Amino acid sequence: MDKRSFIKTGLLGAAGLFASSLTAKGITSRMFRKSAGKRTEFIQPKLPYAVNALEPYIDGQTMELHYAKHHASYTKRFNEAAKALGIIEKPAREIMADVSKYPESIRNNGGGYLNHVLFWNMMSPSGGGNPSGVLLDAVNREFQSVEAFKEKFAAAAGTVFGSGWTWLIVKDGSLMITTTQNQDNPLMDVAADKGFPLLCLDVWEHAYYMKNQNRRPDYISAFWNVVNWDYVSRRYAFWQKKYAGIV
Ligand code: MN3
Repeated sequence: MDKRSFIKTGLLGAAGLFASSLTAKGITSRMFRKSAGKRTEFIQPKLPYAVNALEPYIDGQTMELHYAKHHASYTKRFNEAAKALGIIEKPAREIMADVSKYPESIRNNGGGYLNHVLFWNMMSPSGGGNPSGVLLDAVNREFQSVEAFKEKFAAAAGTVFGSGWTWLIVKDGSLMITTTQNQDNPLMDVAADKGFPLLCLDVWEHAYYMKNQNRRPDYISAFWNVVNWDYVSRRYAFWQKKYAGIV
């Protein structure tokens, strides 16, 4: 297997996290409903905390609408599109990796489905503070300091034009900050920077407008108080264990 296909295979395997080990702590229900060994539907996992649990940093009304309306809608439409195409049994990560082959409805709603599953788990009422351990070492190595990392991530989030996401990913073995438009993510074959997502921030206006109106920087500042570094660290540890020797 050459390097490129090995990396691609690695990314596909990495996204298997969504359905396995990492879900045990953060997500209470399995993402995938199976029937006779075949998935029949992509499941919207329960929020790992109450809708108002992230207050005062992210308000309950926003969380309620974001989860129960926006994310639920992406999930429903992703299921409809995937069923219509006959790809409902494929892992979401494989669909992402081949997203350019499918209609826009898969790119938009599949991305919206997966990105929000990640996002809910990357926040916690007991979050905030700074990364530690090997993740801290990697952040310091790549960005010199946690403060410098946060500044760079916030700057990237602030300059996403219109709707999109900001990401911390592992690309070719190194940490990298990148952004995507709309509901794209770094697992997609169309992404400019492909990699394994460690942390993401939704910068669509629906994520902050009720509380912060047009003040996206206030929302980004508040986000640091709820970042679930434990979850981010476990994602990095998973990546290291599986792929550090490959890329
Ligand atoms: Mn959103």
